[in-house]
Amino acid sequence: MKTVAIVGSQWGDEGKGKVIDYLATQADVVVRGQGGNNAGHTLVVEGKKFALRLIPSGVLNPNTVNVIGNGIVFDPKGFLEEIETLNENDIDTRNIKISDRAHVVFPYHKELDALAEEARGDNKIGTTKKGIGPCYMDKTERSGIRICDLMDKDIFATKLKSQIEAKNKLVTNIYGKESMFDFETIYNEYLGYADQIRDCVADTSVLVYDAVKAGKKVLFEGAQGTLLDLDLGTYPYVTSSHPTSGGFAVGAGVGPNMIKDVVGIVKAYTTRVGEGPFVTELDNEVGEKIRVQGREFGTVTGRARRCGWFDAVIVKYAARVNGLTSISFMLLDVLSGFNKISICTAYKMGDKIINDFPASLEDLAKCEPVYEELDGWNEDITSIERYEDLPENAKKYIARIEELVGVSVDMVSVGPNRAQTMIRKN
Ligand code: 2SA
Ligand code: MG
Repeated sequence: MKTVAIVGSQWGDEGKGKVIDYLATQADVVVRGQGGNNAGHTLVVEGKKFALRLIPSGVLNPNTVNVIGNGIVFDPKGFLEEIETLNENDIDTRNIKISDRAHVVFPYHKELDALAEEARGDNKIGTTKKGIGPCYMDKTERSGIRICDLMDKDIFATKLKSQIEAKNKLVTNIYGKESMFDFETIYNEYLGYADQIRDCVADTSVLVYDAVKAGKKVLFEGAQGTLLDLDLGTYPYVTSSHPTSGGFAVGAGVGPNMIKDVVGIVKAYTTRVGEGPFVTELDNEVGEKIRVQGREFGTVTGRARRCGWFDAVIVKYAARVNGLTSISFMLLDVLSGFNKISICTAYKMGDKIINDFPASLEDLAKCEPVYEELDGWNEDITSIERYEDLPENAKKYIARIEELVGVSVDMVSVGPNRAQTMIRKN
């Protein structure tokens, strides 16, 4: 491993955590460049579980530097809560660096996230209500408050005052509410946070650049997935950042050629949480079987994930827009016990065959999957250690996917434990 990016290649929840945990233990630097605490990732140490949202996954390794890059929307309250939990468990958190260019999430962002969702009614996006969208809106509107502003109490006061005024107008004029944000309260709360994070603040672009130049192992840790990308995902049912490899470069403050390998994390079937069209969705007993065998229920809400067959149109698209150099194929064990397994090789819209993932959701909603059926396997594969020992039909399934997507599957996972991992190439 030199510099590697880990990208979710479907709608998130592909099992990135397992690959990231493994690589994070060897990494000199782990950097996150997009999203905020809308990501969720559980680390297990000595039987104890830690839920990380904002903090990069290398935090358990005392020798790894963990970078929260300029592309992140940073919620100091959430961050300090994570720090507290880790410290209570004797985990050293001094190895975290926060970019002075990252944008800060404020209480008004969370409130506006909730109000906007409510106003959308039946068209709601199903956001995590962490204020992610509204914070990125301020950033693109060029009125956002960054970490470097927060570090200077006078600059911070001026910028916050103007934001509070604007947001109070917004809730009154658009949502018909009383002014709800108080400058003094938020200012004092955030000055407190500023003091607590001051030692972590740095120009992280320099740090990442120097690490790559020095030949260190740098892991670009992705959250969410390609189809949740603001530009490339199923807009508007997307998040407001770029969970694709290009986004990691911008969000870490380095050029794209600093990322050598781009590993796509791909689930052996497809799932989606939230709203929006899903071509291979199985709203029947097959989908239910995948859901139960794959334990496809949200970790936080327990909400059942929508399940369907593998969609090669999506993964081929992810390969293109991320420049995937290899695939880690996750949750193959979930497909044991099906007589027949289908792969969606293209879409059919009316009498037109579509090979490239379409932009229009209205078109996508009209698409029917074109399936190719393969024979399944019945063996329990969870304790198989060598790729060669997988059932023939499982290997045929993978080979066909490699052919359709045009990227090699270098790693196959057949269970949550580290031992349940087959490496085909390095
Ligand atoms: P938001 O809150 O503005 O980002 O929500 C917009 C949409 O993006 C979806 N979203 C997600 N969907 C799946 N997984 C997410 N996070 C993962 C988790 C972390 C991961 O397990 O929590 O896989 O890295 C995530 N975050 C946002 C959300 O449902 C909305 O549809
Ligand atoms: Mg998840």
